[in-house]
Amino acid sequence: MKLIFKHLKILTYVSLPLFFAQPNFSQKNTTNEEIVILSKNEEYKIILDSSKIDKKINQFVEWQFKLERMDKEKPVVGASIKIDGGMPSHGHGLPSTPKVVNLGKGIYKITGLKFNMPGSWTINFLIFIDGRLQSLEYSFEL
Ligand SMILES: [Cu+2]
Repeated sequence: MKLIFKHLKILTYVSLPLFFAQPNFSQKNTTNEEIVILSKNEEYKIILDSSKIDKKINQFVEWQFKLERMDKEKPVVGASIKIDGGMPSHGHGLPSTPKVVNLGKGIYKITGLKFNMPGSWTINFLIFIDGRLQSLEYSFEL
């Protein structure tokens, strides 16, 4: 009898935090989406995690992405990357000059990125690796 009572007590303590944590878990599952972009020669790919690409308008945002070689599915560690882009339909570029920070293990972070109006945006990933330029393009609606 004593044992059963003890177990019940533990259950109520444990179930309470789980109950509060649950909405967060389900929210994460629905918003997490992988976006894969291929280079024109299909040698490289960029993997964007939708939860790590902030698209808020009129403020500086950060994006995180992973760079991989297509053939070996291997992360590309030492790439020199520049970010370009804009709104082709409006004929203007990005309103800021983003920088790319190498986080290691093929993961890179874009800082200083800004979108100053709604519409169709394009982000160009210019990747210098093994003496060649690889261009990857990602377009989206804001
Ligand atoms: Cu515009």
